[in-house]
Amino acid sequence: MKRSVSILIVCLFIALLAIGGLAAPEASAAETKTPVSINGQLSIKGTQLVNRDGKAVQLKGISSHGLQWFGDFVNKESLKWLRDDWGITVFRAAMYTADGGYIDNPSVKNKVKEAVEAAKELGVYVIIDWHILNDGNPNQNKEKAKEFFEEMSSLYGNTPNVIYEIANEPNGDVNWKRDIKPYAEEVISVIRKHDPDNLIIVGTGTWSQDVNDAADDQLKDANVMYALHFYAGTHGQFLRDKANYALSKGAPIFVTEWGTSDASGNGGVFLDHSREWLNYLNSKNISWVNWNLSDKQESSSALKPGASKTGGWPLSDLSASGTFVRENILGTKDSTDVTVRYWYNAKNKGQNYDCDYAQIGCSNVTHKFVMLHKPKQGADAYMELGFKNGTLSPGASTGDVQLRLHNDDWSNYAQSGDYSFFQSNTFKTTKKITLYKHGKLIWGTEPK
Ligand code: IDC
Repeated sequence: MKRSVSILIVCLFIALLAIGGLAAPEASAAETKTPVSINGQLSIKGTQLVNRDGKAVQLKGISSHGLQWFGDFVNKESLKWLRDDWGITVFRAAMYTADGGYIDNPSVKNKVKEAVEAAKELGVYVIIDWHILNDGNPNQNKEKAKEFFEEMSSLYGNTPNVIYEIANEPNGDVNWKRDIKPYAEEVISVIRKHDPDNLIIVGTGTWSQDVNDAADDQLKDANVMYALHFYAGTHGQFLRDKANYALSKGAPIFVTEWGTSDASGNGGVFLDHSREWLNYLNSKNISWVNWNLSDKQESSSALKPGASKTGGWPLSDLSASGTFVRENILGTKDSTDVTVRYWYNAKNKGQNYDCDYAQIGCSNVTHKFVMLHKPKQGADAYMELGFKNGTLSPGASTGDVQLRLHNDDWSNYAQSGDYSFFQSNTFKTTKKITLYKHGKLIWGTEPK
């Protein structure tokens, strides 16, 4: 029989501000705060990407498909949607060089410019990706690359939005020391004439898997990172081991491309393996960009065939991959804001969550269950809620949020012994539901 726990959180933030006296008025409107207005100029500290205040940042976003094929999906409207509905902080404009890309058709460069202009207006970071692939040796079109980045850096060298990725995936008979590093040094020196500080990401051998080689022989530039690419159905622990090795040598890593599919861009999707990867990347604060934003009939595409080219996608227009990626981008965005924990006994049973009603919309409430390694008094677990779409202004409220939890086997919860359980159902009467801002306790008392 179905038994459920209902918790009701009323006027959460009014209560918070009244009681805690936490003045610190955060600018409220999600509209006025953008990833770039919050973080500004990026740089590297050790192996960590940091913002203008030296605080660690982990960018997350999505890459276009080849601009020569699916450039129509790249425009201000779609990027705005991705920023507001997906929470992306970075977008990658993948400009293939071969395969009908820039070398044969230089006008695809205009799409890159459109993407950068849109990103500037929207305050998101944008990666300008020189997408070598079948042309596996970056030196093949080195002069063209230098010309291209000369232009890009003179146009955008003074905006903090831009990140240069100068060689998507070197592959074939190329090696770091002989081919890639010398190429990178030349292109970097061109960029640095016009842009002293924006990030430059350098691809590594074997389709950007050989971060270990780069780590053993690093570039001098202070704001260089090395690209690591993976496809969840193909690459696993062996590649994470390489990443760990690179980090241990002090080489900063940026995952500028990964897919939920296998390395062909199809097959799967492999969501368990993807989860494993994302847990790893999150644990190391490594930024990532998913492949890809298109409606191509291919499992790595985020959109179903026929989806709009200008955003506004209902969830039903997202593929399995797109759904997963969106959730995982939104997930961490929330955890940096306000979270609430409800402490109780889950008794090692699988936990399920239903949102019945939320004034702000159930889709704006996120949750996770955390089982404690060491049970506390009245709790062996907590449920953590997060709230999407920016920060609430002082005095603003989430309004009601009504949730039900149930065990996997639908058995009853004992409930009365649960730390956070309370009869009256109003937030103000208990200090046993705890509130956090940026993960720091700001209200209530955690169980002992
Ligand atoms: C794939 C696309 C596919 C396209 C192909 C062209 O998904 O539709 O036909 O390129 O070669 C990469 C590359 C990326 C690939 C992707 C999947 O950077 O361009 O896209 N992949 O194969 N590296 C590893 C996998």
